[in-house]
Amino acid sequence: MHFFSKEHHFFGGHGIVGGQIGVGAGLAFAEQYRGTDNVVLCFFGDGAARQGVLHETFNLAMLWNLPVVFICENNHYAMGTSIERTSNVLDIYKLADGFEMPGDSVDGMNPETVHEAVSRAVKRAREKGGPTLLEIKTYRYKGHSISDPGKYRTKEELEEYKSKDPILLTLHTIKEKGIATDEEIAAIDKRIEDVVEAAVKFAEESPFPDASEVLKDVYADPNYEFIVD
Ligand SMILES: Cc1ncc(C[n+]2csc(CCOP(=O)(O)OP(=O)(O)O)c2C)c(N)n1
Ligand SMILES: [Mg+2]
Repeated sequence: MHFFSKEHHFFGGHGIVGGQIGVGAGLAFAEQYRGTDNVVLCFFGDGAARQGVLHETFNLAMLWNLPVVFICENNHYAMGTSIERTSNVLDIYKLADGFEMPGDSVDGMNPETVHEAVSRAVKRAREKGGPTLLEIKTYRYKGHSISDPGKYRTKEELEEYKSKDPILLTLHTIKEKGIATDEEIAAIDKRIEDVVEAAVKFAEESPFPDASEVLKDVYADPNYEFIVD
């Protein structure tokens, strides 16, 4: 949630569910204003799709023909609440209809299908064709957080999605097409493990930050003083 890199054009996760929908359109407005051909990919969940900000944002994004692709990752649950319990509209891509925005439902368990759908929407935005809503149908295997045992769903449902795992599907394609061997894939896994282990070691061996740093980079005013008792 707290990753952010202006340099890499990655504008963060957002603690306010749905807040990023308005921010994404704002970033698209900035790109359009500056005359670049950049396109914003704005990600949010099925729970976020129920927030009012979505409707105001879709309206202005269409009115101003903004270069943005709205990508709703519909994993069927907002924390532990199933989409059936939050609306009678279960196909989230249909929310685009009210704004005459193109909307598509995409099989999120198939990376190639996702790639094609996103490429099409980006091309449209880049050719000044305006926004698209993509509903990427997917699933999350774990709970929303470590305090969520996921008791609101059946084992069968979970197992069905795991059997269609997109990472396993991609591995299968890579091997089938001879793009990489088992040894090369194992070497990639090892390299990733090493990076993660080094990061954990760095975190564990680093000193705790001083309490006076708690508001550092939170407020724009560099003279803001936070007093710690
Ligand atoms: C405005 C707001 N309301 C409520 C919350 C608490 N909350 C955190 S995540 C979440 C569910 C979001 O659902 P979804 O977008 O489907 O994300 P997922 O649970 O699939 O990660 C809620 C209600 C919040 N962070 N912000
Ligand atoms: Mg969700």
